[in-house]
Amino acid sequence: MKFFKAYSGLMALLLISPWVLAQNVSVSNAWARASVKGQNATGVFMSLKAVGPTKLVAVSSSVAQVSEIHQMSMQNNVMKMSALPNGLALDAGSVVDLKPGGYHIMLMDLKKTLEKDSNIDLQLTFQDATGKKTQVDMRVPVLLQATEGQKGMQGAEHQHH
Ligand SMILES: [Cu+2]
Repeated sequence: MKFFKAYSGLMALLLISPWVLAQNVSVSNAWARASVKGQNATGVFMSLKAVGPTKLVAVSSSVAQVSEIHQMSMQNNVMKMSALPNGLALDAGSVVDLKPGGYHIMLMDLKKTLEKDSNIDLQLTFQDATGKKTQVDMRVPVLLQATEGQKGMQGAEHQHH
């Protein structure tokens, strides 16, 4: 399958260079959690580093009807998740981790099961301080859980398969 090979090559490239550079945001260690048959929603996680003040304002993927930027918070001693209506603000120079239990991208009304070791498309829309929007198209690997490198950010080099 030529199509698949092309994607494999692209994935290898993405994995070798840990940061995917958008206009002024770097994205690294992105992964989507595999889903099981019948599961309606899953999460996507990554690290974001902005050069200047930026907001992640929208997300989408062809595998989900609805994609939202979520936060987890304690409400009456229960962890609840909710959409961030104004997006996720990124301060210049600091890394914001989207990770299980924290900020995450929620893919809802999944159109298919996300199989481990496959990958999905993901579009991120960032808005800078002047209001200018930039869209980043990514391929994100589907995993059962974060790899060690992705948990700790100690380099993505050992993600090779
Ligand atoms: Cu969520």
